[in-house]
Amino acid sequence: MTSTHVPDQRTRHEHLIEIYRKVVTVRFAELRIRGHVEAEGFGGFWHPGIGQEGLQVGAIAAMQPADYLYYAHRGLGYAYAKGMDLTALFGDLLGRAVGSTGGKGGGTVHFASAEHGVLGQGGTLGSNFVLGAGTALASQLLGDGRVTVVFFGDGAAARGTWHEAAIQASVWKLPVVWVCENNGWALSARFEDQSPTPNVADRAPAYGMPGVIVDGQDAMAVMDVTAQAIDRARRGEGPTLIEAKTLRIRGHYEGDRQPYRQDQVQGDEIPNDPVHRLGEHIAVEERRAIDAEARRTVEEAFDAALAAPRPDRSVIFEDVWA
Ligand SMILES: Cc1ncc(C[n+]2csc(CCOP(=O)(O)OP(=O)(O)O)c2C)c(N)n1
Ligand SMILES: [Mg+2]
Repeated sequence: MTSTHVPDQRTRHEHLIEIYRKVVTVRFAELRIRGHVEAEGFGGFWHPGIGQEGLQVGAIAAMQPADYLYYAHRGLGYAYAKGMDLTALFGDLLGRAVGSTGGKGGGTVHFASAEHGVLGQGGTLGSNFVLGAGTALASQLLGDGRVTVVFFGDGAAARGTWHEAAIQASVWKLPVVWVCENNGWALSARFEDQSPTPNVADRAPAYGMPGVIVDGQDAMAVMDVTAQAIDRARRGEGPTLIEAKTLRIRGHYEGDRQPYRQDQVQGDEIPNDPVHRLGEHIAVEERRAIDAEARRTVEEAFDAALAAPRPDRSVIFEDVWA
């Protein structure tokens, strides 16, 4: 794969540095949130995305700022990669007024920013398939040149909403890219036990679209395949289904003791760690400087969110459509 598909004129190494900076920032954010959940508890469920940051940041690196994003529930890497402010993201998680939704949501599925094209998620898995087809249809009708990217897990891929959205998007050649994060688990169900095909991507031909499998721990490879899929969508040639193979490192939610799981990764070891994969290509001194800066950014943003006030009760009926 050449660098012709990267979304602007920076060199491939400059892209790698920028992706590394984001991936490592998300990694520190993951660790900071875990520490907080362990020490203080958490009002809701935190679904860790640790180990999956590379594919989230890599895919989103191929998007243009105006493109639309529907993220999945594993962490905040998607929203951060799309340009949202870390303090706002932590604010939403911690139920603080500085959150992007004013801290009203709480939990992993309640970030949103129209300005950044981050259109949110829902508590009902798979609702974003049809919403994603919807914004892609809007872009097609308006001719605004935007592409919608929808993230989802291997478990969510079994929802009926997937069938509706995927078939319609292909028939109408809507500008949408489907990115499945196959981490091998859907809560306590192993992928092998809930899928009739060895790969989610195997289902793509039935919908008349390409199905592409990529190593989800290789952020640059994910950027490349996503850039190709986005180019295709923007040219009016319709959707692509990308399956990024990854691993669920932690429990379904932080605190899940995983009694159903035998393959548990021990300690903090992350096999095929996306941070290390990228870091190998960066000079040690430069990498250390990026790491230190990322750690500082995360600490400052987390402290700022923690120190912020909780939303006033009076805002509860704001932003409600009725
Ligand atoms: C329609 C629906 N069914 C069930 C749930 C509960 N639930 C939340 S996450 C999850 C597992 C999803 O697995 P997958 O899509 O593979 O994503 P992962 O958690 O592995 O990232 C389940 C069953 C839900 N939120 N919505
Ligand atoms: Mg899964």
